[in-house]
Amino acid sequence: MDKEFFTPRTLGDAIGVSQSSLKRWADKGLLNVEKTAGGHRRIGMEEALRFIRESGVTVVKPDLLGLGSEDLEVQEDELSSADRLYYALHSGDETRVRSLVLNQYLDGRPLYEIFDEDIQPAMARIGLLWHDEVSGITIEHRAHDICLQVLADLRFRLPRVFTKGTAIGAAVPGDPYTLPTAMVSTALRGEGFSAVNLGPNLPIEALLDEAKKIKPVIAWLSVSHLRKAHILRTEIKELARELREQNTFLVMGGSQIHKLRLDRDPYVLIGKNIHELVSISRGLVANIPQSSESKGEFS
Ligand code: B12
Repeated sequence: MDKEFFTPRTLGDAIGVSQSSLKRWADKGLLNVEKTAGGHRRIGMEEALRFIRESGVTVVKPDLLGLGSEDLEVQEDELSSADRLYYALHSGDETRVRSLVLNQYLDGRPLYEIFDEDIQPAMARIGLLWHDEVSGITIEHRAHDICLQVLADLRFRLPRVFTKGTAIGAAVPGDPYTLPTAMVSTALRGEGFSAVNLGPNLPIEALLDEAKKIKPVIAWLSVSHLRKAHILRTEIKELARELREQNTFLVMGGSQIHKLRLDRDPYVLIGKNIHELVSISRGLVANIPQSSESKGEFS
């Protein structure tokens, strides 16, 4: 995919500063500016977003950066960000959901907070609607699709610098839920893992096969729907044993994980939410000596 670039003028206008300020920041090494073959300055999209997020500058014209142009503060400042998201999802307003999530991200909010405190509660609320009326089903399906699109968009905008090694994962066999495992992979990417999401309903043997090939630091499994718990428990035990031999940690979570009743195993770590996933991943990396191989950048 072609990289998206902004001119210094576009970025300057978007954040309400002059081109000379941008140039000064670039000279100080705060903003990484590239040059085209013709010698023109350009700022890559990821770099622009990183700079906005880390420097705390305010985006005054988000539309120039393709982020939607709504002034959210003025419109609904009494609502929590989770409520705003809920209403935007309920009305099927994809542009607004996208802009809400990306603005939270640019404001420096950790991804795990956006996921656990906004998207998860908003979807849980949406999930209650189908009990009352048939349109609730439509709203739920539409909201789910919007979340997936926005998550993909967000993931695309994360810095592609993977210094922590690889991670792969999926939802367990029989589990059709796509959002939780997509969230895990996005969060791990945000943490600097080259994370590959293998999607819903993955046979355990397929995860093991891939893990043997790429020897990830982390293999994750999400459990939102449980079928044949006794068979799955045996398969996961065997998976954990094989992963342990190659020093891959199995990290598990999901709304139905407690029903699996897994045995205690130091190589199987269970997280309640994305915040715990992130804490687990940070703990693992801190305890693993980084070889030059696993430190490399992946794309
Ligand atoms: C979207 C959705 C669907 C979609 C799924 C589309 C898809 N392809 O994914 C569709 C429409 C297909 C669907 C179908 C059904 N659904 Co549904 N669905 C939902 C809904 C609204 C959102 C699920 C979601 O994606 N949430 C967002 C994720 C990110 O949140 P989460 O799963 O809680 O994950 C968090 C943690 O668990 C954790 N986590 C998750 N994975 C991992 C992994 C790791 C490693 C770690 C550390 C942490 C972690 O972090 C996440 C963020 O905080 C929920 C409502 C709800 N309360 O969740 C109902 C819900 C789960 N569905 C429900 C039901 C009843 C059904 C159906 C039976 C409805 C029907 N009559 O047909 C079917 C059954 C499908 C099946 N075979 O299982 C019920 C389940 C009740 C129960 N537990 O028994 C719920 C709770 C709705 C409700 N309140 O009634 N559903």
